[in-house]
Amino acid sequence: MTRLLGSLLLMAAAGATTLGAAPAPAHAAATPLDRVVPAPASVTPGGSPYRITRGTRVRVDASGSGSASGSGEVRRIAEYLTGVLRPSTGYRLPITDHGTGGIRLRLAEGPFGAEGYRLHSGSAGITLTASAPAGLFHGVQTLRQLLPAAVEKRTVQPGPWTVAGGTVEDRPRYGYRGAMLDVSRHFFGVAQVKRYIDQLALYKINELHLHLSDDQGWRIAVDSWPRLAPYGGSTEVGGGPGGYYTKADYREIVRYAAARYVEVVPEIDMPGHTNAALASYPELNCDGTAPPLYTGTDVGFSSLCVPKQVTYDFVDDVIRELAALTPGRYLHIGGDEAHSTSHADYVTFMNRVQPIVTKYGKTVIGWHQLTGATPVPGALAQYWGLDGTSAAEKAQVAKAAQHGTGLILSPADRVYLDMKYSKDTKLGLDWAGLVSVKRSYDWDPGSYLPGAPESAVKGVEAPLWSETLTTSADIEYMAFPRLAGAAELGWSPAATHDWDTYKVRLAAQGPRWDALGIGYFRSPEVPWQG
Ligand code: TNX
Repeated sequence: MTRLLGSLLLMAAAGATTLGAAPAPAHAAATPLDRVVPAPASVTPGGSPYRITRGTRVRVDASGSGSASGSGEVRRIAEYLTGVLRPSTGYRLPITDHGTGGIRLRLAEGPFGAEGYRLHSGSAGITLTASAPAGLFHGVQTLRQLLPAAVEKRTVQPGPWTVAGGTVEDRPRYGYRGAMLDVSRHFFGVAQVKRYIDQLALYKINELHLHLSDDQGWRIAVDSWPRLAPYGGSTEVGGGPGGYYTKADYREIVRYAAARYVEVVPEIDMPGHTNAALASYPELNCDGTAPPLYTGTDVGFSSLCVPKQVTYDFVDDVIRELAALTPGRYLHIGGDEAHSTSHADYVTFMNRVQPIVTKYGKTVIGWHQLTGATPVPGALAQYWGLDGTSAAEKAQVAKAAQHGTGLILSPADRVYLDMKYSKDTKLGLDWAGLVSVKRSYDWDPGSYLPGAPESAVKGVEAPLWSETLTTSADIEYMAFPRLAGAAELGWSPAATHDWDTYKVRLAAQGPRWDALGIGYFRSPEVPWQG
């Protein structure tokens, strides 16, 4: 209600500029309070704006309901915020627990849930309130978007740094808002993964699924099977040098992600997509012979040897070591495209491996083919079908969902970020069709899969497969702008879903991506400014 009224007021106030056709004048009014991606749950504009100046302080509440550790987190979030604001504003922005006004971050009881927040802006200051640090962190992302795009630059900019007056009250539709990066087909180093994590955090994405193994490369060190990474990770698609994460590297990724309220979901894809492991250890093959390393892009030709006991010793060791590196709840065991495994063997394998994951304290995620075996209680199935997927396959997934298997939705013809935007897109694949920005955004996760109860849907994830991608620039070109749409589908209430208003909010992200050095696809569907 507030939200609808707010939008109407904003539209009336902003008039034609809502269409975003004209470049913003130098002294443009502050960004309208609802020009945020993902769309907040509720926006109530009004009152005087707040201007960040040389004298602004960032206040953290030492008292209130914040526990000692909570207040440490609040200070860390304040440091993150000032880390964004200082280079472009040139202001000192001291962090303090005294005084009044300024930008205040506080933990308090309220209707915020684990990740929601309230942002209030008025002439006296800005107050961000949440009942948990994650909510404050997400509120900081909203605040960034309410400031001029130049705030994202790393050199001093003229400002002024004005935030429109009013209140944003916000909390996510889904707890699982994910992005997947395939580091197997091409390897991406720690710095590249961190760069992507920073980009995910901007849009309140809270899960980073790392596809750590596939036919072309094994990317995580495993002490008990020491050849996996140095040998199995020694190449990639096209024959490049590949690479892998040492355990220290991996812990650093997990730490960096956690500091941005992103949980890392590691995937070891099994029983197919395992050529890199099979090449590293002959005993994992049914015929005892290791195949050569593989640098092509075919799928479905490899399988772990389901009848051999050593297979399960291997899986137990790998999962034990990976679980020990993983503070997060989930461990993804793949299970897709096992075309070289018989159905009976597939069921045997998946049903034997899932309890290994739960034994080490993790929740199973599998690609939706897992529903052809017997998902363990609590398991999540990641649906990657498309409009053309057979009714029988969709029904199998829906039936599992009716029986309690949670769903993560990654429909390939909507949120596979590696699909080409149009026939002219140089990077990417097109097996699921061309996926324009509008097509990627314009669907509803809650009612997407026929027969699956809305309550089974735990969230949305946008996978990025890397057969054709070798650099961060490649990742960003395919991810932006579609990643922002997937983030909105995961965060925003269904009632806010509207392409015509979304595309205007999306257009406002363009200058931010320019400021951040993100080279995005300037889709003709979006009214980019300038
Ligand atoms: C299908 S999606 C795959 C991957 C490919 C991808 C390319 C899925 C679970 N499997 O092996 O990389 O298509 O788009």
